[in-house]
Amino acid sequence: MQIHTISTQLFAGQKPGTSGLRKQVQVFQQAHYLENFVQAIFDTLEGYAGKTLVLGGDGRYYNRNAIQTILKMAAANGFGRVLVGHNGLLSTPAVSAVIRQYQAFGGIVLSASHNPGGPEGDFGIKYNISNGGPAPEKITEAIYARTQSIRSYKILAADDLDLARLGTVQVADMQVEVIDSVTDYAKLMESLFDFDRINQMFKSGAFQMRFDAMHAITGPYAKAILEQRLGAAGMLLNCTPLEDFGGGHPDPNLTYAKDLVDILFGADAPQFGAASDGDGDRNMILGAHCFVTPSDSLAVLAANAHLVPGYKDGLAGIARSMPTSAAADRVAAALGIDCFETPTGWKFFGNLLDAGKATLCGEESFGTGSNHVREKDGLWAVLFWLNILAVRQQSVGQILREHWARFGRNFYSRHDYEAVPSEGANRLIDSLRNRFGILPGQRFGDYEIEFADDFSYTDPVDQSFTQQQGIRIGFVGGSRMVFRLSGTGTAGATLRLYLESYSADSATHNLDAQVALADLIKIAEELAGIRQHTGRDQPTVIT
Ligand code: VG1
Ligand code: CO
Repeated sequence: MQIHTISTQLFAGQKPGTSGLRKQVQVFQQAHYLENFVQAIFDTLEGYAGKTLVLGGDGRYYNRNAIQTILKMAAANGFGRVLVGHNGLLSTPAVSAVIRQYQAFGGIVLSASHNPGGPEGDFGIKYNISNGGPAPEKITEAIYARTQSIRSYKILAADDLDLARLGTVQVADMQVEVIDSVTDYAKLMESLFDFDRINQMFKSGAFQMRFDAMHAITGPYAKAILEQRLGAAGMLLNCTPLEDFGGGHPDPNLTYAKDLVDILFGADAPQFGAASDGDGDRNMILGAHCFVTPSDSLAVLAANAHLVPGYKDGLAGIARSMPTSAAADRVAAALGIDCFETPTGWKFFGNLLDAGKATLCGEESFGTGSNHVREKDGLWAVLFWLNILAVRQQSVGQILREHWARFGRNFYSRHDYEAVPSEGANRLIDSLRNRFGILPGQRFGDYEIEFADDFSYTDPVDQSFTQQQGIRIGFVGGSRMVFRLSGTGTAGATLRLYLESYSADSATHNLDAQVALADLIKIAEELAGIRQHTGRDQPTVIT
């Protein structure tokens, strides 16, 4: 088999965002576009000759083509072995688990996560390092720089491989091992959670749940673990991965997982509901007539971790992204452990996890995880909740109310204005930035601005510095709002507004978050001129 060196032209904009390179499928379908980026990844890495690469994706449209191309390029560039998911499928947390288990050099994840799929949808690619986590900024910036100077790429002239057959085949000097997508991940889950106890809960017949895989990658994992191993028979929805996710947005939130939300808020609601996203790293947690914000979920998991076998010896620390509410901080304070505040994106948790400074991590964007892998992990969060429910024998709502009674409630909401014109969104951010000096002291009804700044972060492990990670406006008394532009969208800009206020008073805890935050929402609109800059008078998605 022959290695070809193909000359290529440069593509502008191959800059990884919050989580890898995400573009419309049509962009990826341009000749050499994917190859350029993959070669830029390989050119940036050192010392991988003869080593193992893990490869898999969420099964969205273009996954099948991209996998074959990357296999041939890995062989041409000198990798010794590729572990590839059955039919090219691996969830993001499974890629992370497999990299760690087999001590691979790194991995490539093919996914645009919660973005819609299909020929008209999005595709994405992300490189993960040997700890199993997303490449840190130092590497993603080097990859981007390389895309700007690359002249050619190397690819093996070979037939496509049959990825439907498990086992090992030789491709030139490289081995390709097609592995079962679920086995290693399922074993890891079994080592962390009390499967027998969860199984008992389902067997009792009194416990009902609904898990919605949203026609995405967690389907096969949920079938194997929840249904076959734990006995949640007949409780799973949309478990066949489809290339276009059935036309939906595989984004587990109140808007895009509406079918599930309707079931949990309907008559005869089951006790527990959950959903995961396109690539299986997000989770949404629901109880009967009750929605658990991801920020609260992180706090509840932390406060109850001692009930779960994998975490019973205590937590080293908790880490949350800056826009995530401070609910977890209160638990950390009670446990006497550190709580770290990082920029948005899982890559910022890697060092803290590797250094043993944090055990649990979370983001308000439906991301929760721990040191078991280096990605957020949707099904892991579902199993964690099931384990807590099996031990405490209480409803999700009761657990949440007791949590608030003990720690107080951080009312929280995120308002997304999706696909607004980039120019207006940038103007909005610039205009806030230009007013940092004059905002403190300004009053809006009962609220007085205490500070206004741009969030920056110095990694406590390697001192790497990151700036302009979201505009924070804090009010006297602790309420706050954050404005950020998304780094994962592919059309225009997406403005995210994060709102938070705290109440220790149990009498207020049953309030709807939108009601509790109504004043702040109005102030945000006025302060930032959302209507004027985006042309929108309401958000696309409220969570
Ligand atoms: C969003 C979320 C962020 C998350 C990222 C990747 O980024 O806000 O918390 O880490 O998606 O998640 P942004 O830049 O659009 O706000 V996933 O499940 O898309 O890999
Ligand atoms: Co995802």
